[in-house]
Amino acid sequence: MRHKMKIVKGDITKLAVDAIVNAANTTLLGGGGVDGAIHRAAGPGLLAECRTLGGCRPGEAKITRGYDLPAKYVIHTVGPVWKGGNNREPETLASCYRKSLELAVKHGLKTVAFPAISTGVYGYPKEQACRIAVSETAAFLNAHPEIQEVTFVCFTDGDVSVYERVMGDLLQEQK
Ligand code: AR6
Repeated sequence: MRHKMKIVKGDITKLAVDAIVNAANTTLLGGGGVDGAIHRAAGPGLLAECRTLGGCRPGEAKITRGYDLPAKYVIHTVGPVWKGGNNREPETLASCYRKSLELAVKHGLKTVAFPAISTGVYGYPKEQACRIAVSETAAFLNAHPEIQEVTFVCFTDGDVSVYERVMGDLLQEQK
């Protein structure tokens, strides 16, 4: 499934994919980081639709239109806040990727881009988060051939190296 997973460096708000995923908070009413960038680029229509959704629990996902973004839809998911790793953080983070991809399938979407959920303000260690992102996505793609491509959007060169290494390791393990 590696051929269906792509790593790019840059700003997720610029991507013309079917859906970009937002690393939101439980209110779904905006914030800093990638959430702030997505709301700024999408314009006020996004916040207006988010107000109708009634928030979102950690590990769950909800979908809206993309408004002024080049992406058609935004899938909002809420990652776990890192509290040392013994508070179901890995399960919650895996659920974010799975539920986001399930929503994409449900809406007939074929290309999805993820930021590194929880690795900013929420403090999840980058490499551990990346392993979950890549392994959960690979498992989902195996079971759902209708998804054509998943892009992991990295904000820094350091993040790109982590994703490349983790994806390489995963490929080795599958041999
Ligand atoms: N494109 C791609 N990645 C980005 C962008 C961007 N434009 N901007 C930041 N990143 P964070 P979290 C990366 O903090 O940890 C918000 O206030 C960033 O470098 O955005 O899940 C929400 O409202 C990092 O690797 O999300 C919540 O309250 C990754 O995106 C809270 O932050 C995620 O960092 C969620 O925290």
